[in-house]
Formats: sequence, structure tokens, C-alpha cells
Amino acid sequence: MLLIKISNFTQKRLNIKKTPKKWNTIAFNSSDNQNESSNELHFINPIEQKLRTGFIRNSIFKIFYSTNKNLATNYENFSWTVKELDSNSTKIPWQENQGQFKAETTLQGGKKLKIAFDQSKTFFLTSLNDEVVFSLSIKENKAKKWLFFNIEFINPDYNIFGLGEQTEPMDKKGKEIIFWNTDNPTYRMGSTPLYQSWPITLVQQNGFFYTFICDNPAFSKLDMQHQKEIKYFVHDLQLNFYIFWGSNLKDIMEQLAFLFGTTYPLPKWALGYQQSRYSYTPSNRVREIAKSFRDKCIPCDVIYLDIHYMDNFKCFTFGNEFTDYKQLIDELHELGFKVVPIIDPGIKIEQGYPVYDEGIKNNFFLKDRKNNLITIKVWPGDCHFPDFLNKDVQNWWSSLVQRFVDQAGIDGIWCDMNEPSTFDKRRTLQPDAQHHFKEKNWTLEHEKIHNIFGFFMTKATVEGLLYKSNNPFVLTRSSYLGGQKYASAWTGDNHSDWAHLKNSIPSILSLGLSGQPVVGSDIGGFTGIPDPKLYERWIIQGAFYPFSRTHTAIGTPDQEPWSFGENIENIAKATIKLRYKLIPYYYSLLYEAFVKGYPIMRPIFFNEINRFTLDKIYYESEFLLGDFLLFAPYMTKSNKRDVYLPPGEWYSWWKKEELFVGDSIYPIDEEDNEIIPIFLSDHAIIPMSFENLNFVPKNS
Ligand code: MIG
Repeated sequence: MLLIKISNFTQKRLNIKKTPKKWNTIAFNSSDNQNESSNELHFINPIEQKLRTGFIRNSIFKIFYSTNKNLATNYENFSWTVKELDSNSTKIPWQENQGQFKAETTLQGGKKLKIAFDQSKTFFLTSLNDEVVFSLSIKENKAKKWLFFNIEFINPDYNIFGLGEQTEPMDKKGKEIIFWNTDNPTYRMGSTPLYQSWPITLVQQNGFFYTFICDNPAFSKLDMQHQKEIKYFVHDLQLNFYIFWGSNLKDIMEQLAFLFGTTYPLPKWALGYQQSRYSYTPSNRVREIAKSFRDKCIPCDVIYLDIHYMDNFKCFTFGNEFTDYKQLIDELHELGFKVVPIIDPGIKIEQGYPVYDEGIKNNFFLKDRKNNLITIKVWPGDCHFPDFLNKDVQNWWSSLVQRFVDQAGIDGIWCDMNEPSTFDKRRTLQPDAQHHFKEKNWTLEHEKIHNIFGFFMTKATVEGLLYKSNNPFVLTRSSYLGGQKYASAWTGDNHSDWAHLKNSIPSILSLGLSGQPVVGSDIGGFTGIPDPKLYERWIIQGAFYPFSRTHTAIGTPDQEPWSFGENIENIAKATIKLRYKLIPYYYSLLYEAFVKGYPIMRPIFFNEINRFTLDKIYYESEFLLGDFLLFAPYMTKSNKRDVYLPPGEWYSWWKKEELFVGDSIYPIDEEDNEIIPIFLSDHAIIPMSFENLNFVPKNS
């Protein structure tokens, strides 16, 4: 009983909302149809329910729905994150037949796709090659301000992948997920919500993929606990919904890239190994760390400065322990390191602190409904929060970043606490914080855009870096669908235990399938203390994450590659050296991510669907780097495991003469592999570097 009470209490504090039980059907009449001739149907009925739907590309179908005439905003043909909303180039018209609408197209690969729409119930029925696959209906509860999208499959046999940053299992069928960006420093397996929101569902059925995307940054819940149904509940009265179809994941990733864009071409050094802790302080400690890497010849490209470099946790300042920051950063650059400091959205209230003064003077901080400035405690004490939706605020923030780069010579920015996280009982801003979206002259309450706050902080930040460089690097904790455009990501405050080690692969793979290719988890775990074996396993695996960084919490013992004895130091060194040999390969994969949106780290079912690639034992414990390298790390203390190799022929990385015929399972043993089991596809071309690098050379 007590437990239930406590959990209810936490749920309430986190703003976890209860979904309504009663839903109303939405009905349109033929007289509500405003635009018969185009590819899109436009309906608006006397009670101001609005629907706009049609193909925006051969395989991308869009539904825009809004209700409530009193909306301050009108999302129609607007998205916070989508680049392409128009259907101008597509000619897939609707045909009407006695109040029923039909649109037909042929997908890449030849399948015939048909969508039938019943306006009287706002009900869509879709079929492939004349076989009905799923239906979709939209309902609403206006009084409670919720929309509900129900997708019902005919055949209950499917997997659900994607969904961004969530813990294992990777297949979310049977689960419920909440999108409400939250700082959860004690997250464990199954915790939801987490820091980021990627409401993108990839359904795999019989080797074919259906993608459903619910583009709305308010609180939402995805209920996949039912045999045949996927239910999206959104606490808002308007949204954009997309559906796409694809016969393989590469096709799906390209559609995603078309809609949401792809990562910036990151600097090559961002693919090197990186070292962090909360916090390396004073500045001499940073020097020691840098020097140790070079003395020990363990390659490393980036050192992070966590919040203690600041003066009283004030963003864009250096404190007492870093008065020599200029010299420090110069020295680090001399040694071939890049320096990435952290910044948080909370700005300390302190007269004379330029960031505070400028923010006040220009009215850049968030206010509540009564026009009072919002004041909430975070690390610096009482803080105000920039309204990152406001273009003027974004420009100001970009100029702060630019000045910071000029002043200190830093190389990238690490955005933290941008869910946003606060010390308030709600753990975030109050729901009525008033955001101003100048481009449209909209005022929006925080509650309606919560999940996109961090996304806009990264946008403003990366735009600041772009003044100096075409290859900016921003790392973020919070993000939203399409966030790969502005920043790379890490999976927040994981824990130093075996479950989190194991979870890092499904998390990174899921984010990759959702469009975010550059991701890593804190190697060794953030909270807690890894035992030496755990760190050993973790550095071996983490050295190959797309984003590879060791990081640990305040108060924990040292967590550098050499902190666990000579033996592990040697293993770490050899592993990181192998990563550096592969940097050209990583760079070509980054290029592919930039051009086509493919993930760098891919699940084994990425190119091949069969009963083994769809067995979680394998797809959650192995990964492909690009198409050619397959990694099967040891994820427990045991030095034995099985590996499934997809069809084709594979060579052992370590004993090149050893050939494995694919589509089978092989038992493997640590003794037989020098560091980590790696298999090389027989038609692989792997660009590599054979220089003995300690860091990625300039202009390489
Ligand atoms: O409340 O800046 O996830 O990586 O070291 C803690 C201190 C704030 C949380 C981040 C973590 C970082 C820490 N931050």
C-alpha cells in the first residue's frame, strides 16, 4: 500500500498524466471537404475540427489533425523539427467514391499500397498488395485536452523497434513508454520517461517495415501492451503524424533523413576516444590526466570540463580553480587534445554577471502566466531560464557561445540538464512558463513544448559554434525527434553495473534506428563504482561505441583507463588503439550518416531479417559497425558466449585465415580472441589507419 502511494506521488510530481478513459469519434461531412483536387484532403467541420492528410512523398503519408478553435497556435503545415512538409512534387491524388476516399501508390520494390479513408469516423485502412495490414483511427477528448491515435494490425505477429532512448528490451512490444523529458539519475531497466523523446515506432512484420511517427513535443504515452494495437496518447489538441513503408531499414532511414535531416559533419576528432569525470579540478588535475594519456601512449582526443570549472556554476565563466584556463587550454591543444566544457540552461541570478544582466535587460528569461520571472534552484542556486524557442534568445545564446569560444579557445560544447532539469519538486519548469515563438507570433505554455526545450538549446548552441567552424561538436543529454541535426548524444546517468553495460547496446542501437547516429553511454557507468572486471568489459565494448567516452560521478574513485591495474590498462590501451586504426572507417560511416541517415552502429537485423537476427539473445548482444564488421563483446564475467553470424562468409578479425560460414551460431571463447570478438564480412572494404596515433591529427 505504502509503495503504491509513494509511486503515485512520484508520478504526480513528474507530471505523469493519466490518460482519459472516454474518447469521442471525430466525424467529417462531405461538405467539410475544402480541397478535393489536390493530393491532400482538407477538412474543417463546424466545430472546428481540422484534418489535412495525404502523401508527401511516394512512401510517406502525413496526417495533420487539430481541434479546438481557441488554439493560440495552428500547427497546420508547421513542425518544430520536420524539414519537408509539402506534397508539391508528389502526385498521389485521392479518389472519392460515395463518401469514401482512396489513394494508391506503388512502393519501391513493387508492392502496391492502398489507403482508404472514411471521413465519417476519421478512420484509415491500409493494405499492401490488396491485403489489409492495419487500420488507424483518431479520437479525441477535448475536455481533457487529449488526442488518441490507435493503430490496429490484422496480424499480431510483429516487433516494435526504434523509440529512441529507452532501456532494453529493444523490442518494445508489450511495453508502455512515456515521453516527458526527465532527468532520472537513478534510472534502471524499464524506467520511463528518460532524458530524450523520439516518438518513432518501427514495426517489423514479415521482413517489411511500417514506421509511425507522432510529432508533438507535449506529454505523450505509447501503449504497446496489446496484442495487435499500438496506442499513442498525446496531451495536446494538435499534431503531425507520419507513416512510412519500406522493404528494408536503409530505405526507412533515408525517409527519416528526408523528413528530419541528418547530423552535421562532425569533426574527425569527435570519433576519437574521450575522457571525462565530474569533475576534473583544479586545472592541474586536468593537466595530469592529459599528461598521463600521452605518457602511457593511450590515445585520447577530448577532455571534458564538468561544472566545477565554472565560477559558482555560472555558465560561460571560469572559477578560481581555473584562473589559468587560457594557458591550460593552449597546453592541452599543444598535446593534441580538444577541450569540451559543460553548460546548463539555468542562469544564476546575480547582478553584475553579464549573462544574467543581458538576459534581464532583453527580457530573454521565461516568465509565468502572471508575467513573473520564473525562479528555480539548480546548481548555481536561484536561476532564470532562457526561452530557447525565441529566435532572439537563440541568437543571443549563440553569441554567448561564440564569445566563449573566442575567449577560451574551447572546441565543442556539452549541453547538460536541458530536459530542463531543476531542483523544483516537479524536477522541471512549471507548466505555465510562457514561451514565445516569434516567427509565428505564438505564445506557448511550457507544458506543450516541454520535450523540445533541450533540442532548441542544442540548436542555439551549435549555431554559436558554426560561426567558427563548419564541423561543430555539441553533446547533449536531452533531445527530441530529429535532434541529430544539432547534437550528438549520450545516455545520461547510467549505473556501474552489468545490467547497464548490457543495456548500452540496445539503447545505442535504438537511438540509431530513430535517426541519431552518434551516441554513447558513459563507459564504466556514471553512478556507482565499477569492479575491475566490469570496467574491463566496458572499455572493450565502449571503445567501439559511435561516441566513446569514459565518465563518472562526483565522489567516485578514479575511472581512467589505467585506474584498474596494469593488466586492464594494457587491455584498454590495445582496444583504444584498435579504435584509432578504424577511425577512417568510422569517418566513412559518419559520412554515410550525414548523407543518408544510416546509423553507425547497426543491429544484426539491419540488412537481414531471419529468425536468428530477430532473436534478442543475438541482436541485443552483438552489433554491426557499418555493414562489414560484427562485434560480439563479452557482457558478463563469463569468458564464453555464442555468436550468430548473418548469411555470407565471415573472417575472424584476429586470425584472418579462419573462415566462418554465416547463418549459423558459433560458440566463442575469450582465449581465442585477442581483445574482443570481431568478424569481418568477406566482401568488406575497411579504410584503416596504420599510423601509431595518440590522437586524430589535424586536417587528417
Ligand atoms: O546533476 O554536471 O548527466 O554527466 O557529470 C548532475 C554534473 C548534473 C548530470 C550529467 C552528468 C554530469 C553532472 N550532471
